[in-house]
Amino acid sequence: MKILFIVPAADIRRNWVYRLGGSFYGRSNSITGPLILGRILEDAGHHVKVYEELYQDVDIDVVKDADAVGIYTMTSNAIRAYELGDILREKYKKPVIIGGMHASALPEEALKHADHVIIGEAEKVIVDAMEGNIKEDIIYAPPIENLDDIPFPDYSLLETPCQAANVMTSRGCPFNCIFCTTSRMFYPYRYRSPDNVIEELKLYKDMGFKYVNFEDDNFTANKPRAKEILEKMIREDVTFKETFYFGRTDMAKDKELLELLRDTNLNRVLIGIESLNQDSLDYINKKQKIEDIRMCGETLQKYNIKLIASLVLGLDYDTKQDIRDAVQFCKEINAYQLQPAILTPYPGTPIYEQFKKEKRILIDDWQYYDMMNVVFKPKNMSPWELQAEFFNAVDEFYSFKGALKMFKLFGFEAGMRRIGLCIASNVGCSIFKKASNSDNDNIYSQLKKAS
Ligand code: B12
Ligand code: SF4
Repeated sequence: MKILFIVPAADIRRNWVYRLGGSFYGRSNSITGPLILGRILEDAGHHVKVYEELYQDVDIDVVKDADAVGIYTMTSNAIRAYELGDILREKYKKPVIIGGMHASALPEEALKHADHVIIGEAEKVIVDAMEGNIKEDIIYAPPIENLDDIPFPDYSLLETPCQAANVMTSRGCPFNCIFCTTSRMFYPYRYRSPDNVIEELKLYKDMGFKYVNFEDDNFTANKPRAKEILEKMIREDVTFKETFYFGRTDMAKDKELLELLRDTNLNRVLIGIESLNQDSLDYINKKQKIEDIRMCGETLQKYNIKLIASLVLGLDYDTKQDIRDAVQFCKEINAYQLQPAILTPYPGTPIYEQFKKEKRILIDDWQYYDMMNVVFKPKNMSPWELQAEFFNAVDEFYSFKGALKMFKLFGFEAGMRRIGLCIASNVGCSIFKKASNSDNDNIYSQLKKAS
């Protein structure tokens, strides 16, 4: 069979401003699920191609020769996924299977646009589902027990741009913050063996990748294991130019770990600072203290590790001033990038259930569930005020002065990227602000009305 996978991107992301901003934010990289499932299907004798809409428009006519199409969903691209599902089934008469994060949380909704929906990690059922051997409309896929048993993502199947290979050395996370989808979708928390990870890295070296990202939800969650992987990377000479990963503030307490991260070029880390208000940290179950955050910021700089500081905007205990203080703090600790994420009640999380019960969900159009738009009624400010705080945070953090400091701290390339981010975020913010002042019926006018 000829099988295609499509990873959609919402309408608002398929334009040049987003693509330009994205190119400064990080290198193009891909969702690995379809590449793993594609490899499994190839091994079963099928021919697979994977397309991602985030970095390049995809001509729908590519599906003409396909016998079946698989579509990945996260919440913000679900509307586009459903639009594609409808077109493929109605106009092209293709069988469509939908899976991924969002469909796993709301399978009945997804089924309106597909022949089958797969809930969970699809490795064990994908061949039978694509070959039409499963009768059920909604197929439950059990979690993989031993992650070493599944193939590596096959980047040769990918038809759209990808500069950095994504490696997941684990699935899930031992914590369970109330807004987090991945610790629930990928449950229980499981690891791959360090040898299996090294084998994958060697493959990417051989394929000519200059960059990799460790996309584990929390790469340093198990420190002895992270150290074992890093030591092996040095021994086996499989380090890359710059490697991004997700960490937690607790990593900064371990000197040996920091030295290994620095020596393997794992020098760009996203850490969920979330808030500087301890009540908020406790409310989201973050198990993190404010002292940990400060210490982490200062320590990372000593090891030349660039910090991407992620803040959650709109937590029930946070005021406007708390948000502003947190942004200021990120500047003080010389964070390289700021990722202000508006609290988003994703289906499948406790916060979604809480807000639904409290009737605080304002916007139900999934394309706005991208952590850049307010979709709920915050406690300590109006919805529009929270949206404005998001724009202010971006404006305040991405200044030219701040970018110039990055040249000094992290060198020429990092400084140029920050200048690029500064330009892209300013252009983006002014486009959004203009949209917010127009009379058209858009999300901003809805938020203003609700405020
Ligand atoms: C890599 C990544 C990205 C990359 C690449 C995205 C791209 N090319 O489109 C970048 C950084 C650019 C990105 C961007 C965004 N991302 Co992202 N991303 C990820 C990340 C870290 C890893 C994905 C991955 O490889 N997972 C591991 C593999 C094994 O899982 P999987 O791909 O889901 O596949 C399994 C199942 O889902 C299923 N499956 C997958 N595909 C299919 C298809 C079919 C047909 C079937 C049946 C089954 C199936 O089987 C697979 C194997 O088990 C995830 C977090 C995570 N742990 O998943 C966040 C994540 C998916 N992203 C998220 C978000 C919010 C975004 C953004 C909106 C962020 C932003 N504000 O810009 C954008 C939107 C991009 C878009 N396409 O519209 C959220 C989604 C939350 C939600 N519930 O919707 C996640 C979960 C992060 C988080 N912690 O909240 N992302
Ligand atoms: S630490 Fe990060 S990945 Fe883990 S549960 Fe919290 S938000 Fe999710």
